[in-house]
Amino acid sequence: MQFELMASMMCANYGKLEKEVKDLEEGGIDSFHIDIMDGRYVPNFAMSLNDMRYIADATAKPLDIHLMIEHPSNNIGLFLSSLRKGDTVYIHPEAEYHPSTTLQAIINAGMVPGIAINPGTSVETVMEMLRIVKKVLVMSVNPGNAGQMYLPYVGKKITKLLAMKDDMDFGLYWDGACSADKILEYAPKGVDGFVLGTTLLFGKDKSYGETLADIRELKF
Ligand code: S6P
Ligand code: MG
Repeated sequence: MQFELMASMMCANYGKLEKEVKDLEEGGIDSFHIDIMDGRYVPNFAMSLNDMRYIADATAKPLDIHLMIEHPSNNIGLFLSSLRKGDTVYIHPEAEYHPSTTLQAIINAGMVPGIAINPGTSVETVMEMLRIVKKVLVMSVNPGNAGQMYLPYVGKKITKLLAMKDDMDFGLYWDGACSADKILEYAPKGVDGFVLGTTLLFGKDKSYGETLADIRELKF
């Protein structure tokens, strides 16, 4: 079964961040998910521009930048100029007056454009942007914090997006409270990747390599 596994780096140990990056790489992670927050769009400050740059320098793996900031167009150049072509940048459409303009800036810079869809945001609201983006990040928890409970009502929206993704040509990614049973259920249905945080990857007794191998060996 083909699916990507992304490490949610806001859950990493910052006292040994370089080792965390190397251990995740050696353990077989596909990409690094970077949660950028401004304390306004979401009630938290997780990672920021310099954290992202540090991880970009520490790895050759792709980065997955999840911007939880108001009006990302104001500062998008700072992020784009620090990334490599092919890295992904997700914006939250609600946080922007003209999200399609910001998505176009991401495309023009050679990055993969994405939107993140909050639990309370319906597919219909973001329909036009689904035609522009290459990736859709479905939030299965409210944005802002790791370690939250899965919100079961999001399941219906994921089913709806799964039915649209091939025609509209986007990949579908899961962010929030991702457990092995969610991967078992949704990878076969076509979810292309999963962001792993405290639920499955960080703060466990197993090494990252063991956890990632266990996920890859799940019996679908
Ligand atoms: C939440 C953020 C996510 C979390 C991730 C943590 O605002 O976008 O990327 O870091 O959900 O995973 P978990 O398993 O602790 O919910
Ligand atoms: Mg995220």
